[in-house]
Amino acid sequence: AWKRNQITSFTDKDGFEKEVVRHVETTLARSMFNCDEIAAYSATSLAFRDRLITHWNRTQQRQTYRDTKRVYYLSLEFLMGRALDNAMLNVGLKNVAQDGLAELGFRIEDVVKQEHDAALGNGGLGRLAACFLDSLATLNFPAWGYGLRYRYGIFKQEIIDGYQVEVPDYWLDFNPWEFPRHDVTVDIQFFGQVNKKTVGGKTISVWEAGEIVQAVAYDVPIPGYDTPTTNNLRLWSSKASGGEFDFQKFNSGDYESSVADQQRAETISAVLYPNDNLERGKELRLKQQYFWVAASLYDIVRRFKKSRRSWNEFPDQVAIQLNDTHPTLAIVELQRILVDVEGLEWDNAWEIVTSTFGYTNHTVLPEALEKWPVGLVQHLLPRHLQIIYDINLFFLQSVEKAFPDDRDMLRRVSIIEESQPKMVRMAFLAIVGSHKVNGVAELHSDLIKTTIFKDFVEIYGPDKFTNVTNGITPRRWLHQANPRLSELIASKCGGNDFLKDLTILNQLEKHVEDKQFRKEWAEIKYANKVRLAKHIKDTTGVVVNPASLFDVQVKRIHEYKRQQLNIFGVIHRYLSLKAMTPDQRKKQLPRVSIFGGKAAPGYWMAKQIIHLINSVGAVVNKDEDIGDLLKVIFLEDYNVSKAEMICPASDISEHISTAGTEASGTSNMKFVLNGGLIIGTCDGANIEITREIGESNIFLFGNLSEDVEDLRHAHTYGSHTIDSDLDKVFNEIEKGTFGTPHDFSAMIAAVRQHGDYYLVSDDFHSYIETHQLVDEAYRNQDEWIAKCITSVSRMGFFTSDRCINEYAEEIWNVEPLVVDRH
Ligand code: DL6
Repeated sequence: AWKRNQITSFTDKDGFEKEVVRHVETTLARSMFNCDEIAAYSATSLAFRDRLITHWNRTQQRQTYRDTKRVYYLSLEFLMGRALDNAMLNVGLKNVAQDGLAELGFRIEDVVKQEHDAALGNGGLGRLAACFLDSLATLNFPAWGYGLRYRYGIFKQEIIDGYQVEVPDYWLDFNPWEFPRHDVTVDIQFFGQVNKKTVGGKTISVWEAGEIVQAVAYDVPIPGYDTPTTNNLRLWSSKASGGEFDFQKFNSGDYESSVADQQRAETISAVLYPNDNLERGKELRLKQQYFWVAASLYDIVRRFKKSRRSWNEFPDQVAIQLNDTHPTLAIVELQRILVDVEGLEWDNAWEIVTSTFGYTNHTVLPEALEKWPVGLVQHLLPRHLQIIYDINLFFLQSVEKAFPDDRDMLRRVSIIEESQPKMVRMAFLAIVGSHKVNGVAELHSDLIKTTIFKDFVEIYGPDKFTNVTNGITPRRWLHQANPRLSELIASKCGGNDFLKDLTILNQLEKHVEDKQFRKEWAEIKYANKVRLAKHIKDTTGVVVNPASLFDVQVKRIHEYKRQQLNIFGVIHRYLSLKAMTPDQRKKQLPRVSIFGGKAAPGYWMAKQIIHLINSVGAVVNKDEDIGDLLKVIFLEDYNVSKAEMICPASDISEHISTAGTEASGTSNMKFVLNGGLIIGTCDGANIEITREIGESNIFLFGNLSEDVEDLRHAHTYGSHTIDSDLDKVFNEIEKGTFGTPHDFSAMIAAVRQHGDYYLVSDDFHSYIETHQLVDEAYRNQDEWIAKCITSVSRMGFFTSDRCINEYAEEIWNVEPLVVDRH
């Protein structure tokens, strides 16, 4: 093992305690006598941060010295969650901290809980970026993440009278995990106009800025697991470039407008847009995007130029991955830098640009595909619009040449949509400017090739399009979230190596029949359920029985994810129980239906779904006929740290999107890895999970993606008969059993009258039947546990380490930097 003590400040309990005391008494300027849990958290974080800094500096020096190709992951969202627990585990000193804190009078769980989640993301895409950073560091890839340092992350959700209420998330009060780099700043320009100038006989375009805003770097160390590699996540914050005050205005007594520039500039990085799978063309969002990509590219180019290589070597040194279309302006910005600033010929520059970028698509939903009005781009980024038009012109010329008989092709694939107003189609720009485009699960990658990007497959050929099925980091999602299960697994898999090579989990399979092992497995699941039950009691007041089947659906609330199907199913269960005699009820299996997730503040229907869930809970949970047989819980403010508690406690979790709509899903992987089974549609990564773990270990239901279009067509143009059980559910809601019927009328009308776009009625029967199978299967606990163990043993494929190796090989062409551990 590498010698940790050579380069770090503590290796044992005494050393750790000394560091904590030092930080409490000096950095925090407090005495140990009034050291509370927050101070203990702060000092512990600072002690670990000191260790990371050493590794981090060395990693950066090593990467600079070796000067090999680096990966830059551009993501507008990084949903990191808490850092302390992760840092302690990754450097391998959690036990030391636990003992040290105990001696100082603290329980490590209470200390870890003091940390505010870093919630700079909405959902899947942002959490994927966080898992990727963990894997990149663990696998020793020279890699940087680039994002925005939002002052307000995703809002905090409160449930008041059954409704979602949004509260700002101010998370930066004290954040020991970031380093402001006031010396790393970039001036970013907006607005203005473009002038032509002749320099040395050559005509060049010069963009004269209308406004300049300063980007300031904040760096976050990203420790790999069991390696000294500590990579960097650089987040940009915005600031007025001329300093805080307009002194002239200040001196003349105009105090309000003296700080106006500062406030306007700071607005850029103030808030994360809270939409998931929905784009709303707001000018500030476009400003955020350009601010972030321009600062990041300036940084990347500056680093490249230090090595004094020729520009043609740029793609050999730099791979930039676009996490969705949000960073697509980076393509245009790099072309601008190369042509306008560095003086390269257009074609030469374009070759460099397209060899550098890769683009990951995360959705086929039309409402999530980004488009920007041409007028807005022209106003904000006049030079970039010219470049976009030129890129489009050359692209369309090549298409025309290759498809001379298909005039309509030009209209279909043009980066500029000839609508009213004209729009820039960002996904098309991302495809044209990248050398590889990938989807995030097999079905999704196939669907993008046959639907939204079909023409591009014809133009470029199929090789440009590929699949990298998503994955999750087992360090956070098993080792950290479920320490007891991780330990039990380690005891059967020859130690902790499975955390770095998840395929080792397959060694569990030979222990499936081991009674003692099954017993320990079941005990751990039960303990995790007890912990969640306590949280439910503390936060909602509802007492749930941990012996019930815990049925969980936690994710963003969205009609396509179909929480409405779930709650309609719950109402159906409630009505069935109500119709039973007491003797019949005694034979039923108790169940707790647990929901969690945020709705975008402007997404009215999603908010109605939350309201219905809470309204059903309010009735069912106090119904004495029902008692423990059914409880309905909505967990407030679902986030990464709550997910770490919820995933280990589920028996069955729901991944029930309309087939073909969920690109991949990653919580499906988290739940299975934590020894829970899943009920799901044939969608996203559910399909590959089924292939890996076996059909008998998953509960699949519903229509297939290839039938969705026909069904929708039939709803619109034929007669649409609603499933009779679902009709009864609707009638009950309309009777007012769950509160004012009017509150839910739009949700019902969406199915009955408005075409049932998400196929709730079509899938209802199969959904209910499949839940009956779940109940039956759960009654046989021994077999159920065997299914869970078998599933976990076959989950090796879904580690984000495998994804990163695939990206590295197929898209980035980058090698890990071998680390000398001595
Ligand atoms: O690829 C990560 C993740 C997928 O697993 C989900 O299926 C997909 O819905 C999600 N997309 C987003 C888009 N959001 N925004 N903002 O999170 O990506």
